[in-house]
Amino acid sequence: QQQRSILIDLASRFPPPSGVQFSYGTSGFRTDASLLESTVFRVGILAALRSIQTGSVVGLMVTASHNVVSDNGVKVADPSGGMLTQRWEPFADAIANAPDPHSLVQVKMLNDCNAFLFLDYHRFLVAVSAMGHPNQQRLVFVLFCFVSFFRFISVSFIFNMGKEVLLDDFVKKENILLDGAPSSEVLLGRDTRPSGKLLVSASAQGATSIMGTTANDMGILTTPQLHWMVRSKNKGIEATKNSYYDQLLMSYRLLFDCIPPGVSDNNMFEKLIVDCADGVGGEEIEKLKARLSDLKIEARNIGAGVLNKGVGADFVQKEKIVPRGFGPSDFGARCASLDGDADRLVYFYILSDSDKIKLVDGDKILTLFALFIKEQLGILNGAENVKANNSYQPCLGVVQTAYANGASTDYLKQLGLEVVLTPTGVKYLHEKAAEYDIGIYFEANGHGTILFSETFLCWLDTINNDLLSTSRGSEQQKAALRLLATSKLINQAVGDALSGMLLVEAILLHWGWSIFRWNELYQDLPSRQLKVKVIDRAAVVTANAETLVVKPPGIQEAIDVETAKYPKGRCFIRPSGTEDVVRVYAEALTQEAADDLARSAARLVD
Ligand code: NG1
Ligand code: ZN
Repeated sequence: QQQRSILIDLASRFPPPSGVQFSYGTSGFRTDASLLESTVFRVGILAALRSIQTGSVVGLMVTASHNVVSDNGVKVADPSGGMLTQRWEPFADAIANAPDPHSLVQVKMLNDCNAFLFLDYHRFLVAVSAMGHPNQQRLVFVLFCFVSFFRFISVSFIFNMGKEVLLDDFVKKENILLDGAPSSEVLLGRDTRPSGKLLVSASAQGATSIMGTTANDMGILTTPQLHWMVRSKNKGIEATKNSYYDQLLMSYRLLFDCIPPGVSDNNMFEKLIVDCADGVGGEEIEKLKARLSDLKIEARNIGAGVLNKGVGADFVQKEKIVPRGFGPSDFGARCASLDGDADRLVYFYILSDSDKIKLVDGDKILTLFALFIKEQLGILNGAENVKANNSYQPCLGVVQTAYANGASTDYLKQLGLEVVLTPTGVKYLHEKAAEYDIGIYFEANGHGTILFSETFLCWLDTINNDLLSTSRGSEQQKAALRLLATSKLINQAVGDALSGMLLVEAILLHWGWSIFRWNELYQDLPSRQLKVKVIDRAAVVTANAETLVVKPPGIQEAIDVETAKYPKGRCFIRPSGTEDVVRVYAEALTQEAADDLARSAARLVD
């Protein structure tokens, strides 16, 4: 009861905006920041419940990533450091959309029910006193009984429907032991948006409204840093920014020390120019730079300009033009772009005398990582110790979405790699990649990472120890060390622009490659992305990793007819998970053909 009144009291300080329907999409809740206070408060409650249920630390990040600065958002990091379990998403929707504080804890419906009956009784008395004849009084009484009965039945029905989604029942259904629960903890973080501070404070109040829960505000940090901290804390590892950087820098150093002799080191002296999207990455990259002696970085757009406006990974990937703060004088330089919360990374270089860039996207980063890991596994396989213990063959898998450029998928398959497609959204890619000993996943937009299974890491540790005693310093032992270092450098909780960037840099140095050499691995097929504003994006239903439209009927057939007109044509449409739009993607042999195909598919949606 005490818990109930605390909740109602606090929740009434955060009334939800009227007429807004929230949906926990591919990246949590995201909308205009002014509409989010009640939602973040309620997600705070959700995070606390998840922490109690799992007996572990849970994370809550306030960010709207690459969206405009006036937007904000909130998402939950599960104890593994990954996304909130999909099983809880309907609960997130229900709690965010509960119309008022009482309905969060299921009291309003009961009160409504009583109020209805009281009103009926009152009307009955008024009507009866106005009538003289006993037959009329009897008739009114019978009518009163009927009306009240049906009111009661319908209100109870609504009440029972409501029961499915609100707190009391969710707690029971999920077996969350509120009484005597061990202490629970939620780590909070936010990006640099001005609205973030207030929203974090609301989410902290939400989390601590569940008795026994502590909310630990980690301040301004990148989304991947928060995910990393959650994962680390639950593994008993120190979860601070310092320890994050220690781990990144130590493993980068290890990779650096394992660069094969005789490799050209031209790259080493070329600085990397990083567009930080005027977001949280700016400050963080400055911290990283201060501790990096082997890599020269020049950070631009570090926070003075408007967040994500004409800058950042999303802008560069979608528009394929030079971001703000870059120009012809950067011709030939190796450049990278982070997004607003630094979980996406793309590379690019500037084509002379124009605002056009050559994009080196998430697919190319994935390909670079896959080649490097494949090479190390190949070197290891040649080692006697590994041959002697060949009962275990680590399985390397690559996960992409339908947005991956067709040329990248073909190239990866030609390398003999297993390539799987999943629907858009990190939660799907991550889940699939976790099925492999080494699973590499990337979205074309630059969000991705590498996952190493515990079995693989144990095996690798043993091999490394064996090699240390028999052939220390050999190429085989270095290959084992490189893989171990990679598993430490890359953020295994979630895609991380900073750790991904250091791994790209280490691999380029390892092979002595320039960005041009890297980009030549394969030629992207020209592609076009469009979005069509729609009233109900849910009307479009897809299958086969979003490559086929199931509903409305007839659309897929029409897309097939259009696609067949273009050599190497590929085209699909899907409802966005973050905006009220249907996205269109088309690919073909020429840019003109890709544009035409995208336009004709967009007309089918309009
Ligand atoms: P939606 O709006 O569902 O397409 C976008 C990106 C996703 C992912 C999420 C989360 C594209 C085409 N889609 O999702 O890849 O990054 O945002 O931020 O880039
Ligand atoms: Zn992001």
